Amino acid sequence: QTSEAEVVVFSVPSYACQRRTTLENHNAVLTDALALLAENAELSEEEGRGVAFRRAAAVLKALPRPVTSMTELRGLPCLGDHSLRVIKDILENGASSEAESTKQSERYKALKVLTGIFGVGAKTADRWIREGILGLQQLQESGQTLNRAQQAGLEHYDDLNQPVTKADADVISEIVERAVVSVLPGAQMTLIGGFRRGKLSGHDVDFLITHPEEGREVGLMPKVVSWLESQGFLLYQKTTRNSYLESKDGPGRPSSNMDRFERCFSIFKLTEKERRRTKHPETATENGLRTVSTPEPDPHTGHKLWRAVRVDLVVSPISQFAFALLGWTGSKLFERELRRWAGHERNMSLSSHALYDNKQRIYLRATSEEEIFAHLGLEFIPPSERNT
Ligand code: DCP
Ligand code: MG
Repeated sequence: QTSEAEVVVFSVPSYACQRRTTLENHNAVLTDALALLAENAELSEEEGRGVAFRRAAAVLKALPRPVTSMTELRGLPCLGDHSLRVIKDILENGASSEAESTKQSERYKALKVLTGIFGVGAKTADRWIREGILGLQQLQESGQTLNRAQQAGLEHYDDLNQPVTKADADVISEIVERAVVSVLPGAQMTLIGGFRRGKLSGHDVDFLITHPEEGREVGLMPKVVSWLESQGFLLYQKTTRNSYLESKDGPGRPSSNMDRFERCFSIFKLTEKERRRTKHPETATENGLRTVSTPEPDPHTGHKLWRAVRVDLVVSPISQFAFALLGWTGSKLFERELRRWAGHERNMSLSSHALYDNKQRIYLRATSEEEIFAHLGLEFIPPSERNT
């Protein structure tokens, strides 16, 4: 038994954006259980509970080694009674009975299956479940009206529920790069989201596109989308304008409407041909360097020669680029914590477009992520350490 004086107390700042959280997680058993309960809360539209579990999990992810006893948790922030009960259960019994029973529950399983359809959120899934629809077969037999996104989501269900590898993200990067420079030479594209944080797999691939000359990015998205469509890369796309611009273009300020499309949710068709076309990076082996190539699929076995991949494109004017980059790199909790820090600790409003100082009543400019952290009075945390 460790005596009280010997207990090493972990010290963790309370906002996730004040911490360095790499992909190395020493407490995965604990954080997996908390993440499952967070997900269940989010799917049940209990956002507050979801955030509480996410924050608790994030604190455990930031610890330098596995937690072995409850006493080690003393003084740590963000660990509420409920999360502590879950942790205690796992430390004492090897598993969380609440997480296990949630995972087995018909409602959770149905919510997972239904929200696994692209275009289906918690609200829709809940409505369907109340109508007795618990699975894909039942959904198809129900005659429910599905929107275009949901139809595509159902059609490509298996592919879209298969993690996207970094290798496939790289292949798609090359394709998007080709599209962007073809339609507007000088335009620039950056990989954002989880892959920018160094993750080796993800649920989609996210890109931010801009042009170094302010205003040249206007009208870029429809052109990029047309190029991709003409090359047969898109199975689905929906391009939307941004609410930020809509609010600026009030009644008195007619916008260049059609051109202000900023976001595209798409489903890519990634072919074996494209996968092989892209040079694979050389991988180190014991013997030195070796080039790895994708194996040729056998055309006679009948399996399809492409997969569907969710791809999100965002276009930003260069003046907002640093804010968009920071806002779209994630993780989602890291973003939420940045905004909470800005509001509660600095009386500022942070978005993916700008940083506003409510006290001075001015927008604070920035051309890099580093400058935004500095404005916020935070130590710079690189993308690979935003894996909260
Ligand atoms: N984002 C956000 N709030 C949202 C949606 C997105 O802050 N409602 C930001 C943070 C995310 C980034 O955009 O990191 C990309 O969103 P994803 O859902 O693609 O998240 P990730 O890329 O981090 O994870 P995954 O690997 O599942 O794609
Ligand atoms: Mg992503």
